Amino acid sequence: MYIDQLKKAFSQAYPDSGTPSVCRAPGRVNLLGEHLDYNGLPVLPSTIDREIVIAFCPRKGGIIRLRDVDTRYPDVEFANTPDIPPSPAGSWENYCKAAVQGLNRHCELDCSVGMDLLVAGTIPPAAGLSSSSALVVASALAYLASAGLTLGGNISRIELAALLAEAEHYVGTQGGGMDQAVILLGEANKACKIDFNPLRIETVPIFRDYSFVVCHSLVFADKTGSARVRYNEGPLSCRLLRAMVERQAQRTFGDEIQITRLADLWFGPLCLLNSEVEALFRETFPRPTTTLDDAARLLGVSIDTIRERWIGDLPEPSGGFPLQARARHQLSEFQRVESGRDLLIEDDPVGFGALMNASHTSCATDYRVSCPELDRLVKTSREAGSVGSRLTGAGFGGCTVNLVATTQVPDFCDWLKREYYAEFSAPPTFALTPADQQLLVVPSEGASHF
Ligand code: NG1
Repeated sequence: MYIDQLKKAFSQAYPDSGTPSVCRAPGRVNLLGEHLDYNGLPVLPSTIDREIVIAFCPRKGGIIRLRDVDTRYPDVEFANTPDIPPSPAGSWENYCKAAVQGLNRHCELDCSVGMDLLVAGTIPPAAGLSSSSALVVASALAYLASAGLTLGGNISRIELAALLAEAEHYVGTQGGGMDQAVILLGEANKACKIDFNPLRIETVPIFRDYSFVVCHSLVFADKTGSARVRYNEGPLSCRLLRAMVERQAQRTFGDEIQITRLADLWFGPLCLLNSEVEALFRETFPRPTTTLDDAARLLGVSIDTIRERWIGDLPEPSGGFPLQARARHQLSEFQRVESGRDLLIEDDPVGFGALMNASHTSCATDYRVSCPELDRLVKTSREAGSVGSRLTGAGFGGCTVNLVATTQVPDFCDWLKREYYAEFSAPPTFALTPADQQLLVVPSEGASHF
């Protein structure tokens, strides 16, 4: 019904276009493993039963016309060229442009393909549920089909996920590859343990008698807007962190050692144990904060070189970068992902919930990506009966994910309505319906074209 309506709306929006096809891409919720993917460390998300759908039809002449059924997103038209100029940061069409440019480059397409697109969706935006990557993936599927290419035939899901992770950097965020991978490779009723370099996915069952409930903090965390700078602090400071750890590892194990991604400590030439990584972090970051002078001394390069090679114009916080705590989060969160995968397989929700609680503490105190509202929502959710609650996604607002006995979900939601939602309200521009504030999410099939 929803798809039929979308097709009808497409024909009204583009009366000069042909009969549309449709593709869909689900959102995702990250269960464990926050801010690890851009360091190549494994993560544990699942798809959700909220999605972006696009009705589309190819057109000749390399013009791409983009509309959303929600008129808050303005109609846009752009030319398909080898270097598509990005619109100002925060513009929604940049996600579509990112997909088209990424595929043009990867598949060596000649840019003559155009398309008409009408987008609709059920993923609350700026919530940490990856509406942005779902739009990138759905745009990519539409463009592949418009160019006469098939998923599975011309390009594999794994290959597309890896290329779109890079392609999405076009919008200005330096994210890792978690979202695109789970959106393309997720399965119904399964969580995904994702490893990187090379990208691989293991699907694992979710709990039999417990459900994941996603709750919105009602704080708007727009990662292409104000939250972008704060998000990018993670990947940028981790570049410096990696370089310093590499230098320390060279001192300890020999100059030939290369640590291209932080994950190489475990999976690269050294194959270190967690206790050895911990010791290396202790040697590299003996104090809570690291100034640029400290970093320059260890690395044997100038501050200008540090900026040029790793951190760009990332401002130095007074007292230095909190690299010791950032490193601690990487190590502890990595261990939680590994254990969490086992606990899913063993159907141990209480053990998994304890990991979720520990993950939130680490995100809040070591990685500093929480906010007072998220902390309050997490605390209230535990009082309301969840066995595990944590922020999900980039943080700074957006949603929490909570593990709740399925029979207790209605009581849990009522409790939060009384104890959280009665007090907080969404900004009016946000247009978040009460039904979007608390979602019992069920993993759905990965993205498809039908
Ligand atoms: P959100 O903000 O939930 O879409 C972002 C990044 C992920 C990952 C998480 C933090 C993008 C597209 N997504 O997710 O890669 O780094 O933050 O774990 O940048």
